[in-house]
Amino acid sequence: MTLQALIFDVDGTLADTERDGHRPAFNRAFAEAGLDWVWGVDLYGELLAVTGGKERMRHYVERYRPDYQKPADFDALIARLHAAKTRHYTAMLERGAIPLRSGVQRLVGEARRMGVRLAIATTTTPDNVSALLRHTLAPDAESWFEVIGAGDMVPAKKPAPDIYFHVLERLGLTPTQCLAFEDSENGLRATLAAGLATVITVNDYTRGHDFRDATIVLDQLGEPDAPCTVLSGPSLNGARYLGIEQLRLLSAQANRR
Ligand code: XBP
Ligand code: MG
Repeated sequence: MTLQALIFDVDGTLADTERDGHRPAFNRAFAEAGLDWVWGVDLYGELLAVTGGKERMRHYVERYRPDYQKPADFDALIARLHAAKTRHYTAMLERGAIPLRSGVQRLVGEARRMGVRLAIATTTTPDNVSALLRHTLAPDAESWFEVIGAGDMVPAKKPAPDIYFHVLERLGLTPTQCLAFEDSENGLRATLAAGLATVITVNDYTRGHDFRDATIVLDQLGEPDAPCTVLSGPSLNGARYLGIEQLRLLSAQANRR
């Protein structure tokens, strides 16, 4: 089956959003609510094992704050905190605080020119995706992605494959006609469970994750003047960055396995 669509994860893949984006937005929401919850860089790295901001806050209280007395309306508090955090995070994106990772804008443009379809499969909240795309690509960039699968659209978040099944169904494609792009072990477990060949681009939080069974692991998608490095997987035969041609080859190789 020839490559028909690219399915992108968002956080850590399209942009390096977690340490200097989501994390400070959570901390601002906690401070505003008068809570003494402060998520430092290292602690946040541990908390990222749980996908979904609301789920991550619950995990933090359960696992790290046995001292915290949950109020009767704890569910409502979590919802309020998450709404406040999303306001802070989208405001950061609107200020242009978080750029796209190397090679993302180039590859998206190449895919559009060559008729390769685009989709998104992310755990983050839809508002966050919309703000990121509008402020890093173009005001109408959301329309470039035929399907934007995000957040609570599915019952189970990554590492469950639900969001990828949702996107494949809406695209009307089989896994062998697509390539997924992820940055984390949770993301790869979701894509593999959905039967998707997967390109991994690592970041500071995920460099040490288990990426066995990924199609290829790179430091970045790369640019002509900022070549990528293959950390594991097939050689790019001298190519300095991942373009549609390289992706077609990777997809064909993965389908022959
Ligand atoms: C990353 C996540 C999200 C973000 C926070 O999603 O797990 O929960 O950390 O965003 P992905 P929310 O890598 O799948 O893009 O607070 O909106 O969940
Ligand atoms: Mg991610």
